[in-house]
Amino acid sequence: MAITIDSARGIFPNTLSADAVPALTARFNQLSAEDQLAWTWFAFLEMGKTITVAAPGAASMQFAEGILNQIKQMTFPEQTQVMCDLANHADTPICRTYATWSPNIKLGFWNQLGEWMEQGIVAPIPAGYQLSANAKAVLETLKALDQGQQITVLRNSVVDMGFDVNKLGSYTKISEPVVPPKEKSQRTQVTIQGINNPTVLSYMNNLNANDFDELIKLFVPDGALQPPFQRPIVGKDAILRFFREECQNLNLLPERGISEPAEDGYTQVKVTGKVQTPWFGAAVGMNMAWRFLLNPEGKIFFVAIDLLASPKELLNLVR
Ligand code: 45D
Repeated sequence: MAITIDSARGIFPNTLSADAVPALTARFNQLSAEDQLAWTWFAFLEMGKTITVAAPGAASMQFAEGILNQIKQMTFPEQTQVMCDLANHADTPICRTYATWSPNIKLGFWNQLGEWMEQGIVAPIPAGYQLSANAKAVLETLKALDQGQQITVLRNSVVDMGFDVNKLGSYTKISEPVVPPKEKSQRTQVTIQGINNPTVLSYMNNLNANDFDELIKLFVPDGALQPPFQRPIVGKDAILRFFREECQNLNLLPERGISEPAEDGYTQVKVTGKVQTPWFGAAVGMNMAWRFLLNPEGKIFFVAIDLLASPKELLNLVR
């Protein structure tokens, strides 16, 4: 049977990903807009007890500045309305603009609003706000997850807000400026127990160096990359765009892996380890797996990136 992207998605089927994340995201999306905002506020406070967010630099925030300043000028009821509109996916100019932003711009926007809420510049969640019983239960479930899963739920909730992009028609995506790749002298090289495959090592090293032009050369033209909880992104152009828009300054810390022959002369490789996001740095290590399917020439036909269900999964390298 010929190898397809669909069949490739099933390699290393024993890999347990963190199903709690999409489950919780679905429950979050059922809450009322008011509850969603208050919930996120409480979740953010809870998280803030142990970790702090690194605010993005001014260059990354320039695209959100106009709308942030607009919101700053509004009355409290108007500000609350804007935030509810975002949670409700309403059709407003601000919700339409928000929909064109990359995840990092959306996160930076909310991070600024959160700071302003704390400082009393933006309408706070009303003192004594009572979450619905449902929202309380969702919050308790969140608290029980590991931090990597918690920040993924929060990221999802922010990414999903705003007007539905699919209803926008033609639009230009807005993302942070692309930083130049790291100087060769500044680069670090990963070592992975059990893996000496040059493609896999180059993948990690180039992604860590923000060297997306070199990184994309490792893929076959119709190759695919499947981010956690998402459909595969297919084709070099789309994957390169994704790297530039969403993958700057990640820190991949692969630990161990297994490599074995697959059908038609392909090779399948599973690697597990940690990933750090620039938002939280070394404070949060997400437990991740990479599942590669390499063609006979050693090019990447498919790679899936999974957020793992538990640290125990880091040791699960069976087929
Ligand atoms: O509503 O190999 C308030 C790929 C209240 C690439 C608020 C990858 C009101 C290939 C508090 C103001 C990318 C796939 C809201 C690897 C309200 C590859 C604010 C993986 C919303 C390894 C809330 C990368 C705020 C990974 C400010 C897995 C919330 C990256 C902020 C994962 C939340 C990154 C933040 C993650 C969450 C980042 C900053 C999970 C950031 C999460």
